[in-house]
Amino acid sequence: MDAYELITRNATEVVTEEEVRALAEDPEGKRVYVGYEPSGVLHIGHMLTATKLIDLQEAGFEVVVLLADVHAYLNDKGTFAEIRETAERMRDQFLAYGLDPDATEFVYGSSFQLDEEYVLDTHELEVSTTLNRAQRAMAEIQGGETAKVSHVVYPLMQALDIVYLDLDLAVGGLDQRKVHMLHREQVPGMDGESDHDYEARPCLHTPILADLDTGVGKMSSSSGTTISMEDSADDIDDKINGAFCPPTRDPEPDDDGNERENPVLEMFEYSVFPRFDTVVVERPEQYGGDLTYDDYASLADDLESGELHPADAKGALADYLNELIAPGREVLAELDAE
Ligand code: NAL
Repeated sequence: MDAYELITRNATEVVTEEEVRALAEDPEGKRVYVGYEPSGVLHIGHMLTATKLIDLQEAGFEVVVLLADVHAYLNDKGTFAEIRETAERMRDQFLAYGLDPDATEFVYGSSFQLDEEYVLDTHELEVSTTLNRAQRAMAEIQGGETAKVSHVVYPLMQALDIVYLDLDLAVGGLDQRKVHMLHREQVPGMDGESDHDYEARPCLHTPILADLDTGVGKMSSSSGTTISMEDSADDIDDKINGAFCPPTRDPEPDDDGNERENPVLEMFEYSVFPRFDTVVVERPEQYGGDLTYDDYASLADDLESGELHPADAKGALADYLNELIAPGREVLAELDAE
């Protein structure tokens, strides 16, 4: 796989392709970042962007993970002290998940977002951005009413962080795209109080997984079923067993006309195949014996043809997810034992 393919595999969108191709020519020493609001336990949504970061490290990039403590505070996730504590737990879980500790830098938002220059730049963006635009940028992240003043300051700060952290590529789930577009349009025109170079940076967006039980809408950690690093092997088995998995990549809409996806196939594609060269689906001899796949497409083809039964696909998915999650689960157990 060439560098550009590795960088963009499974990405839903790159902005712009031309800019990312230029980065792919010489990734060595370039910095990519992703930011997360600290939460105590990683869920499969975090792991999906982390999988992309692992691709990017393999391509030669340095990774910066922003532990967005001030953002979590603005989004009403707790007291500042609580948020700082959960950020520590999160850092350890990311490393356990497989990020290269020598190529990963963790930065707290509060380490630069309270500086005078930064605050003045934020105010400059507040002057140049309409309320409507900021609310729209926040709507998909927050999923609620974005009714507080903090909800419109949040996306402006995120847009600014991309230049403050001096990043070459911003990575995020597709729910971050409006903030990234705001960055690209509003930040380059700023005069700036700081000596930063206010150039728009390219962005890469990862898919959002579908709801595990129904395939309708997004998988969510706040409502519905999600997979997290706190899950035991049995929890994962149960959740994946109950997942929506018709024998097709393109399920029919449900009775109310809602679009549906196949979340089991999505997890194979976005979480499992990027981390394992081959996937083995174990089956008793009497049912045809083990099946071995080198890529996602052949597994999906077999599910569609009936060669691979959904129940067997689910069993294998649960085993591979468990293998990915186990090291982080141990880290959590150690932290809780302290
Ligand atoms: C991501 C988040 C918050 C602040 C950021 C600043 C710079 C880069 C990325 C950032 C969290 C993200 C979320 N908005 O929804 O998890």
